[in-house]
Amino acid sequence: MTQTTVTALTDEEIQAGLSFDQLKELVGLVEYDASSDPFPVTGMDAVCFVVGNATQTATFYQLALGMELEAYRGPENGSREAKSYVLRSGSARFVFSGGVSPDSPLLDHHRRHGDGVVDLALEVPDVDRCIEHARSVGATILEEPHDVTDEHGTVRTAAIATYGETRHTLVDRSHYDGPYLPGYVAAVGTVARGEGDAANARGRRTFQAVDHCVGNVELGRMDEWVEFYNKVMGFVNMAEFIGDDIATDYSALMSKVVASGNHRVKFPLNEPAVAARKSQIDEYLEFYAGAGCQHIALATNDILRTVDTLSANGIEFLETPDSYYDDPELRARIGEVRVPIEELKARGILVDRDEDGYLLQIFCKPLGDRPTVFYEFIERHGSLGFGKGNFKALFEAIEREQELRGNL
Ligand code: TYF
Ligand code: FE
Repeated sequence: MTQTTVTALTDEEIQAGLSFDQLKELVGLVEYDASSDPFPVTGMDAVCFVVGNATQTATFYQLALGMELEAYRGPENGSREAKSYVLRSGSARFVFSGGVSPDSPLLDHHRRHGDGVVDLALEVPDVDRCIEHARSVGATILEEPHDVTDEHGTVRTAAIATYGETRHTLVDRSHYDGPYLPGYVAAVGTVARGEGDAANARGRRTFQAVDHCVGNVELGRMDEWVEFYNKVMGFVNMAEFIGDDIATDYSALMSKVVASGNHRVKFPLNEPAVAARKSQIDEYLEFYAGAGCQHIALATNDILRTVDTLSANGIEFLETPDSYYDDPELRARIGEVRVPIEELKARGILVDRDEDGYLLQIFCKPLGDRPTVFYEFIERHGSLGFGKGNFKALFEAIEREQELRGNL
């Protein structure tokens, strides 16, 4: 592999003291030749949500998921129409926004989609170069490149449209050292954290980075969106996919994965498959009222502690039947992992191994009212995959929930 490396760590990761090797282990980062990339991407900048109550959501993510409040924008500092809370966990940044004034467009968005992801924002070294390329291949430019400035410096930004009403904002924050974006003020959480020092905050963390973000798109449109990421954003196809062979057997969905050159940003794309039962993807499309982000996978380096903490805080996970762990074929295939299988079984954590290594993963139920966006927690040990060996058990678990909701 060529060793011309694009700055593969975001500013936040460098600040958080994460090294290339740590991220390589955590999210499967690779080195690549950036010089021929028409759309170089450093990493995820933020996952931005519109929610029905940003004030409570921000508190919940601090209390239940151990995230740290970092910045805020709202009526108290000049933004009369909406409130936004910026939360961090390691290098992962979530922004929760909600409408304040009754005519806020955020409230219209929420009326249609419920709580959901509106923006998968990307950190890029050259916003103008990306937009120029995106335009030349016919992408929809939602916001032209422009500077946003305050006393902390300048952020160069622009936005392009992706599936549904989702967007990719591009952010170059290399000339900015203020809180999140100009217009935001630094904020300190109101949630008690004991001694309140940095080490304590690290101790409460349940995840360190965003591993991948999955999109659900309409029937027959997956390849169109794969091509969009190939052509517009220079993303490459990863080996893992769910074809119609697997789809007709047990999943009722098809899936392909695209990744940025350095593999820092990974976007699996699902579409429903025509099968005997109503697809879990159809359920999502119906309740989200269109294509959108289905799940966000969060990287942890201690999934046992993550699951114990989240469970104690009231987060519910999909159940995995004991038969999954008692299957001699699974035991033979996965070999030795860092913890006894009994520890995984007690928590319902899934395990998969491929030629590069293994991964541990678990999925939670949707945190919102609609059966739409949910989280995955993933601990990688060499594997660059998405848990192919777990698809059958996972989809059966998802469909048990779908049936309980009366949507199967
Ligand atoms: O991201 C992935 O591909 C895995 C598996 O509806 C998966 O997490 C795929 C589709 C789906 C749920 C999980
Ligand atoms: Fe996933």
